[in-house]
Amino acid sequence: MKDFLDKSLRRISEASSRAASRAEKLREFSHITTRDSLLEMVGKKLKDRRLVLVSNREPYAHVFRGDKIAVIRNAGGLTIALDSIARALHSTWVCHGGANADFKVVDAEDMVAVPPHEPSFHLKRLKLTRREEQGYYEGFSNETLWPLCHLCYVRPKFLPSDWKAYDEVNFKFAQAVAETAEKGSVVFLQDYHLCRVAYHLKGMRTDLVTALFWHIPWPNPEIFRILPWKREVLEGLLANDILGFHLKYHADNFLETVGLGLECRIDWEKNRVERGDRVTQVGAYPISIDFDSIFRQSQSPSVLKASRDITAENRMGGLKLILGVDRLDYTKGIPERLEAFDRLLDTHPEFLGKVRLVQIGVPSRTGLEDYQQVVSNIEERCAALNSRYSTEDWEPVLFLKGHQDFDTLLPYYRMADVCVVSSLHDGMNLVAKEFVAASSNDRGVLVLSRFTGAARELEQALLVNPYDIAGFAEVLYQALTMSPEDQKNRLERMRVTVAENNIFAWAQAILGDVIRVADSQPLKKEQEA
Ligand code: GDG
Repeated sequence: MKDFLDKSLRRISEASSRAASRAEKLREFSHITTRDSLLEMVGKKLKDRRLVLVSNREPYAHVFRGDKIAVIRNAGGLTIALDSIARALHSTWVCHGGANADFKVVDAEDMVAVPPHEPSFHLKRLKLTRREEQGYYEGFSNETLWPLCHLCYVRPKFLPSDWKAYDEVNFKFAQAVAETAEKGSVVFLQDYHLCRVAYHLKGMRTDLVTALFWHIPWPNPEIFRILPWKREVLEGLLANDILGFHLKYHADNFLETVGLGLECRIDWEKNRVERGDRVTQVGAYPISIDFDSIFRQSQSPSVLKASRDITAENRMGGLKLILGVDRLDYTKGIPERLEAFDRLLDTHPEFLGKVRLVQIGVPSRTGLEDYQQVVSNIEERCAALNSRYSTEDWEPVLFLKGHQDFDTLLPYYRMADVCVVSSLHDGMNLVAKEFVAASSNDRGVLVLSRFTGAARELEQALLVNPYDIAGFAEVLYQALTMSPEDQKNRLERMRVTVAENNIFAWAQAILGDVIRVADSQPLKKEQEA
């Protein structure tokens, strides 16, 4: 890792004086946050306080395999970072137990020690009825808040029964935290499923400090104000001591929404909201990936071999590969990507027989109609492209639908000439950062939607407006014809950005802030007395 950075930094300093001063800065402070430095910092600062993590999704799920029970690890970047912290600090993690054997392994308090091979922290699982799951998760979370916060013209649904279930389930989460959290604990909540937890929790326990990280965009006040329960949602979020967004832009949108919707004092200098005696600190904490581990894994002999095998199997030798990797969600702009690819082949026939688009897509929220529709739309477009352009020995599109192990994704990242992220709106987008970490060392172009949080950091990507199909097709052309030197320079600069701003730096920033609030509280009480 250090060798890689040194090498990259040398090249950057040759490339431009601006980059050189950044390189100096990096060398001088060598402030790359690692898993170990994060754990040391959090452990030291927490002192004897405990950390409670809360998320809708569980980091480990128990499932029946025949008559045996197996444990599946949810291996997203965020879960991996929080999992390391939970293990090191022997935390409690409150989550929804949604897998079929989850409640076969818990104790009388619905708790189970994980990971199975070296139990070091506890999950406290919440059991939800089918009705609760529908209203809270599918309904209010994914059919109301998700489309409301993403600007992509899917109309949010406003059902009082969904709202009721959402608030009731958030109350249950709060009760579960209140039952398990030791005095003075720091509680770290994840995402838009849990807007109301802090509000209920603070009514049950006054000794806890809470932070919530919002993983999706926050819209402007004009959009948010159509939500019939806007006041309750805002009050719920403002019950947190720290509220984190990916971007300053989202944080500013939130502050403006609060300013228009509630009686309160907003300190724009300090990004704080004051309501009565409660203060919420609002900040930007751009999330990231475990760069070091993805970078190293992508260079491993097994990934290199898998890349060669896939090339042979797909007869891709000699073909340029354009790659898309997404959860199959209408926000990800996959139909627009296929339309732009169609236009590229139409306007630049020299690419016929020379390029293939591989779209890897994992189905998600499959019970919802909007999600079923986007999958059919993608399938139809892929079939139409293949029927229009295929020849005897070439097909332009390969759609790999279904969950792939991360080890299976890596060879595709490594082989890709171009990775396309074309979200219509996206809080951050981790695929863009994963590609930067895992791509080949000297080849690969990132085409990135302007409407992702990642576009603010990855300045050397080719930025695209996915609604402008003609412009998008031209950017694909530019990517496919970029000089090797340009590709290499851009990639290396983006790699330094992601290496420096990795997932551990994200966790350190937000946890550091919430622990600071916790430390200031006893002091505040003494002063008041
Ligand atoms: C939200 C926000 C924000 C995809 N297919 C497979 C697979 N993936 C993995 C990718 C990547 C992740 O899923 C998707 O990352 P996104 O950033 O697009 O995430 P969202 O699910 O939309 O999540 C987003 C994120 O939260 C974090 O704050 O960036 O803006 O919408 O890691 O690799 N992974 C595996 N198999 C697949 O088939 N293993």
